[in-house]
Amino acid sequence: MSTSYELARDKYAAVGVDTEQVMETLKGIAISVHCWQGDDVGGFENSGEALSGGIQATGNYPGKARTPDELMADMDKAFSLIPGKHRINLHASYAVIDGEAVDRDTLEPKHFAQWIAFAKERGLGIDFNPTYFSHPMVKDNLTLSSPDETVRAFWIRHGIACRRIAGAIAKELGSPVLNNVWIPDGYKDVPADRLGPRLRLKDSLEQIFAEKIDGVIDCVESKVFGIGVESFTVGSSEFYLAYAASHPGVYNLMDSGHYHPTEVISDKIPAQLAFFEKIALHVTRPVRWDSDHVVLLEDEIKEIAKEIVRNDALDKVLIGLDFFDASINRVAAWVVGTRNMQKGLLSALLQPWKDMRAMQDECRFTELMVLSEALKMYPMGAVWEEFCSRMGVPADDAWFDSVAAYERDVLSNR
Ligand code: RNT
Ligand code: ZN
Repeated sequence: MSTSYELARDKYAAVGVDTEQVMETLKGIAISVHCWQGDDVGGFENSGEALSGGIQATGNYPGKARTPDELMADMDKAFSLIPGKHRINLHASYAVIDGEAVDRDTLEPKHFAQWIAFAKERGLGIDFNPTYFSHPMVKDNLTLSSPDETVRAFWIRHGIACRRIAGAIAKELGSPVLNNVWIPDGYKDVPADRLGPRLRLKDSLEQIFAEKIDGVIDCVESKVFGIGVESFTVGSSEFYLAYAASHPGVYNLMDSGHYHPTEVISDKIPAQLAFFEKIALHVTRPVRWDSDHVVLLEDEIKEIAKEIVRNDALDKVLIGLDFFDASINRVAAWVVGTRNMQKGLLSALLQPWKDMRAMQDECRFTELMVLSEALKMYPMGAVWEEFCSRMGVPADDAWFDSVAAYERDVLSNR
């Protein structure tokens, strides 16, 4: 135990925060780490299809993973530098199909056997996503809302196949799998009909969710716009929020990059906790648009963490990450983004919320402001370093050398 930690522990104890308990809680928070940061959302289909769906991974940093083995090795490297046990978030396009003639609508659990083995060996959970982009059956930027019944039926079959895969993974791991539906559907220019596409999407979802599958946490992810679909998004926030509210067992997933630029998801968390048993998140950093930059320790990350922690919602809010920066070392991107999410949670855990809530309820707003501002200068860094050391991972100023060595020895040979 370092002296700086002991000083921090005493300082926090004086305001009623038990740093030992805080570290114990932080240790138990599993973050769903997205596989797609490792290869710029490429997947393993080798279909030659470019990334589509209005999302973009920009940059050309050397060393991206090209095979399941490379991606898994890179994730291992990242996990070795992130404190705690986490989850891996997969997309259907990361199926390991080994040259078999299988399309997205005929995928089966066996195509994820390698991932299941990977997760099992390491004691990690898995989350899953059907992939409704980067595929020739995405016609005119439409999938589940397409007026072309052949297109719509193909993607409904994909949705059903993915829920079955998620269920099979849950069974194998003995732990629930979040299955998240995000579609890129929308129009570049002003549509003539905004309701028709939504009614078709609603019907598609009814078909996809019809089967009851144990162990699957169904989620729907809304968006405001994407590149090439600037004028209209079928799966908007109101659409999916209303869908989830009217369909028990289907939950709303909020991606922090999917709202208007001045809109934040932190305030939406408590609003929805009043109604939903579960909420899912894609934590990302939008820069001017849904740019999916690596998560930094910024105010909104801390606000999101506060809403989860002080509302006792650590079991209700499922935290996933969603960024893909191709301009920097991809292993470092995972390490920085995941550790920052954890630091946000740590900063929220290190605040005496019971007392602060009492100050609010008793209209002691001056005291609340003074305490909140004082806490910003408290020695959180010493607690973080102690946490990293107890979890057997390097501190912030000590992990990058090993990523640089990995880049030199492994990534640069690809
Ligand atoms: C796109 C959505 C979606 C994807 C991933 C790859 O804007 O955020 O979640 O980023 O599924
Ligand atoms: Zn997302």
